[in-house]
Amino acid sequence: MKLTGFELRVIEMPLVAPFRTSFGVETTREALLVRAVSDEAEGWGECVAMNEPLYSSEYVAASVDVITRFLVPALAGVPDLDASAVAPTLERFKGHRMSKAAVELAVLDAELRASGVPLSRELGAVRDRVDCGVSVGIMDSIPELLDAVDGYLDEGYVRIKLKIEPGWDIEPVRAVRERFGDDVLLQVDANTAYRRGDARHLARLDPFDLLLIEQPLDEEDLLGHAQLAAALTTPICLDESIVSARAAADAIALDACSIVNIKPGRVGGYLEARRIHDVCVAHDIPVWCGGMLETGIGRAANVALAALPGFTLPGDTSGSNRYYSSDITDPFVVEDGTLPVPTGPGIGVTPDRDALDAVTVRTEWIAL
Ligand code: OSB
Ligand code: MG
Repeated sequence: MKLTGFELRVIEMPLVAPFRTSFGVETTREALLVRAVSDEAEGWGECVAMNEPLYSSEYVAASVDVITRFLVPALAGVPDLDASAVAPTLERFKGHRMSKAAVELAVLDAELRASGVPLSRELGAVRDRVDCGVSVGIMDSIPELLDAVDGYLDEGYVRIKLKIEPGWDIEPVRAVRERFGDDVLLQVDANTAYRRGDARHLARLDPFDLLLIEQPLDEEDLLGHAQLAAALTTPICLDESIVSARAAADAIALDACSIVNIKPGRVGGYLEARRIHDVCVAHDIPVWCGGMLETGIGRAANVALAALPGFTLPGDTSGSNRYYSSDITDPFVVEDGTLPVPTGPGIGVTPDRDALDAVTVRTEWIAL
C-alpha cells in the first residue's frame, strides 16, 4: 500500500447534555479525525485527545501539531508502510500516545479496507455483539442523577458507572443502590480525584458491592493504588495509569489493580491495546473497553476491540445518542443492552460527507 497523504480534521460536536467529571465539564466535544489516503483505499482514525489537557497531558491543538510536525514526516520515510510499522517508527517521539493511536488506526483502517478484512477479525474478536455500560456524569443534585440513571436503565444499559469526586461519592452511590437495588451492575470512576490519605473514606463505598472503583489516585501513583487495594474490598480498576502493556504488567505484578480499563488512545493504539488485553488474560485480570466521548469512527473501532475474549465486563461503549443528537456516521443504537460489532472491512463505518463538513472547523492536508 502506497500512502499519498493524511488529512486532519478538527471537528466540534455539541453534547446532548453537559458531561461533568472530577476534572471538568464538557459541553462540546472538540475532536480530531485523521484520514489516511493510499493508492488502494482510505482509512479513518479518531484522536481521543480533548480540547484541554485535563484527563491527560494531550489536547487537540497539540495533537494537530505533533502529527503535522513529527509523526507524518517520520512515516513519509518508510517504504511500503503498514500499520504494524507505525508504532515502531514513531517510538522515538516520547508520549503523544493518543496522536499516535489516531494515525495508526487510520493506516490500519486503510489497509484492512484494501484487503477486505474487518477490524474485529484482525484483532481476534469472538463476539458479534458487545454488552454496553454507560458513564453518568456528576450532577447538581441526587434527584437529577436518579432521573438520568433511570433513563439509561430504561434504554437497556447493563451497567452504570457514576463519576465521583470528593463531596459526590458515598451519597450518590447510596441513593442509586436504594432506588434501583443491588442487582444493578454499578461502578464508580474518580479520574484521580483522591489522595492516599482518603483510604478510610473510600472504604465507606465497600458496603455497596460495587464492581470496581476506577482510578481513585494519581496516574503515577501505582504504589498508592496497591496500598488502597489492600485496604478496600471494592476492586481497584486502573484507567489513566495504564499507558502501555508494560504499565499493565507492572500494575498487575504490584497488585495495584485487579481490573483494567483499556482505551486504545491512551495506550498508543489498537495493536498495543490488544497486547494489554493479552497480558491481562494471561493473568486472569478482567478488562473492559473505556470510552472518550467518541464519534462513530472511534466508537466502531472500540466495539470491535470490546469483542475480544478477555473483555468480560461491559464497556463504556454506549450508543451514539448518549452524547450526540446526530453522529457523523450511521448511529450506534443500543438494543437489549448491546451494540453490534461492525462487519464491514476496516472499522466498518464511514463518515457522511455532509454531516462531517457541518461539524468541521479546520482541515489540513499533509502530502507524503
Ligand atoms: O475516565 O473513563 C473516563 C470520558 C472522558 C474522559 C475520561 C473518561 C470518560 C468517561 C466516559 O468516563 C466514557 C464514554 O462514555 O465515552
Ligand atoms: Mg476513567
